[in-house]
Amino acid sequence: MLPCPARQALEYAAAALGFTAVGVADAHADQGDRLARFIAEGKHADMDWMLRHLPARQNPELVLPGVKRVIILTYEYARHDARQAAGSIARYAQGEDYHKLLAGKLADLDETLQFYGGVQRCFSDSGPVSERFFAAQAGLGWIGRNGLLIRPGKGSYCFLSSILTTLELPTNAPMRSHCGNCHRCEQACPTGALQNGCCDARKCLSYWTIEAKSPTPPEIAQKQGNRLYGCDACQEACPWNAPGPGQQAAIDPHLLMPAALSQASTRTLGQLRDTDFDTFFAGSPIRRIGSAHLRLNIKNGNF
Ligand code: B12
Ligand code: SF4
Ligand code: SF4
Repeated sequence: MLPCPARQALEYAAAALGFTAVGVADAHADQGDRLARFIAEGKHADMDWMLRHLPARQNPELVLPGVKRVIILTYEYARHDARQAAGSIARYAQGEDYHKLLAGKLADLDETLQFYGGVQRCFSDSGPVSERFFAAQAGLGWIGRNGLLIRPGKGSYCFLSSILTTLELPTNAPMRSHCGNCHRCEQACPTGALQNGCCDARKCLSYWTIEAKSPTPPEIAQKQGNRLYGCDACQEACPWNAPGPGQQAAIDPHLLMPAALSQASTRTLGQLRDTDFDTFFAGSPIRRIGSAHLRLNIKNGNF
């Protein structure tokens, strides 16, 4: 097949912006009914926006009329929990807010593709796109039993970004699962939230420490342990995340934890109120949950 200039330009520009892989999938690939079943079974907890997004998730044409492809890009985040004080923070949230960081880079890629006549819509955890489904479809990895995109030799510690485009770029082939007989993530999940490659948000500590609008049920709070914000247990357990030669990609310094956060005790964090909280967490994804939710996490945790 002849090289596609638009795809080549995309790959060059993406690498220059720090993305570590680019894959392209057919926007109309059959997504099956997993998402609809997930919602019908109530596994989305009180994230009502998931129901509102369902038609657009299942039909990308509603997001971008004339869409032909979904481009998925990976961007590495820290591989270690940098907290020196007690209370762990999920790796993805250690530094600056990735939504903002990646939106600027995606706008640059949009411009590159416009040059080739494409119309695009770009997201990173910010829109009605099944990012994991398309990442697997685009051959970037497979969906592991922890529900996450696992990349051979690189594991799962990465953000996914998606670009819907009207350009008919050449697509990649999906990859088969390499989980084999491993079930370590399911065994490591403190609440038993993982079943059949899917995480039930009603049991997930990531949901309860970040997204939930109601107090954590006592049987879940008991399992929170040392977690202050988010949960990485099903990633830490995965052998594909064990340190190895494929995992040396440099981490964007914007995504590393500032010393003040690394060293702040749960007591200090629990005393932050309103403007002090906003100032301390300015630019961090943690700011979104607000001081009251962080205090609740501190109360429920075991530090
Ligand atoms: C809602 C949400 C959550 C919720 C619900 C979790 C869940 N069960 O999905 C909560 C708040 C709990 C959560 C937690 C986390 N999340 Co989250 N989350 C999302 C979000 C916004 C939507 C996911 C969703 O729709 N889930 C419902 C399931 C049913 O749909 P799905 O994930 O799209 O899965 C599809 C595929 O798995 C596919 N599929 C799976 N197997 C098979 C097999 C076949 C044959 C077929 C055809 C299809 C198929 O079918 C599904 C439907 O299309 C995505 C961003 C996005 N827009 O996609 C981020 C996202 C999945 N989250 C992410 C992260 C990092 C996390 C956490 C690790 C954060 C943390 N450390 O605390 C945890 C991990 C929890 C876990 N094990 O899943 C990343 C994952 C990156 C990666 N490497 O995979 C994403 C992609 C955000 C991003 N853009 O980077 N999350
Ligand atoms: S994020 Fe934590 S609670 Fe949620 S599925 Fe993974 S291990 Fe279980
Ligand atoms: S821990 Fe094992 S089963 Fe779970 S995602 Fe990783 S390889 Fe797959």
